[in-house]
Amino acid sequence: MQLPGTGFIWFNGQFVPWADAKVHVATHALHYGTAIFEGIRAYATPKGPAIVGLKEHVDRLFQSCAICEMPIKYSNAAVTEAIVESVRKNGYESCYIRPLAYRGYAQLGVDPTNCPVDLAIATWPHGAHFGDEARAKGVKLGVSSWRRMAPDTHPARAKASANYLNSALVIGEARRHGYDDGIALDVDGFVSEGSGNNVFLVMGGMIHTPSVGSSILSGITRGYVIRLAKERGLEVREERVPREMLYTADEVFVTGTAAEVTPVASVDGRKVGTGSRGPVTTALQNEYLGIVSGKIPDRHGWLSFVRS
Ligand code: PPE
Repeated sequence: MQLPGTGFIWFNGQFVPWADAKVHVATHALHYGTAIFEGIRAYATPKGPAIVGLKEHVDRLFQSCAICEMPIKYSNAAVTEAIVESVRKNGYESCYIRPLAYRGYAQLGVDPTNCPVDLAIATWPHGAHFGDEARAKGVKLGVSSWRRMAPDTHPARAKASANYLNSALVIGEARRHGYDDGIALDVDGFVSEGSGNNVFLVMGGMIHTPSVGSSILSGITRGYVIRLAKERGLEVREERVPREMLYTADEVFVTGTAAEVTPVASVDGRKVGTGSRGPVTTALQNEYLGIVSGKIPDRHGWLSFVRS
């Protein structure tokens, strides 16, 4: 994601110019990975920018912080308002929004208790994550040699920065091997998730996706897509997914705030289905993108409008 270098960042309760939102190198989170973040999007709609899943994202930020014992000093309502105000103040019609809570500057040593939990909210323009072509043609994925963290190591349900060292290794290896992204297996060898997205398979008209027991981040887009699929009468199974199902699925797609609904063209160099975007993926992608862009009525209340 390309950073703009301009605009304003909400930083511990105040808007500061992009260039001034700096931290000291002795910040606890930089040394020990003690940070939590969110990734949210606002889309341009005929009624102005709309933030997708605002409540769910703010709730997950607080849940992640609770899991990681990082109390945020602002209320849920104050953080929600700060996010809305960030989009408003920067004047973007569509953008990516990145709240970041982290253990700040006070003391170094693993025990974080005496370091403040600081909060910043940055926003920047962001288009199709894997590129415009990938929305139609799909991405190439490879199963990673790096596993997702075991459930008794890192809390995968927390969107914790420390978990993204694993993600960085997964995507780094994948890119080196010529793939767009990697798929990590869980500690038992079942499919877990991509470096920054959840994985879905379509087989015989049924949808399969790894359950929360496979060390996934419980994606908000994942929840939305499961709902859209069920509304279409499709059966959705959240259960363990053996790796080999990736090679026999009719369709595979990934979901995420950044990834939206992106078809998967191949896994480990093996073509998925016909190798082009399948009908179920196309229908769910069109519906998701239609709702977030205000072209299809928001019947689930997913959008929060920034301008009243
Ligand atoms: N798994 C992981 C590991 C993950 O990072 C994300 C989001 C998801 C699943 C999907 O979650 P959701 O966005 O709630 O549907 N990854 C964010 C960061 C990606 C990036 O920085 O690149 C995102 O999509 O914004």
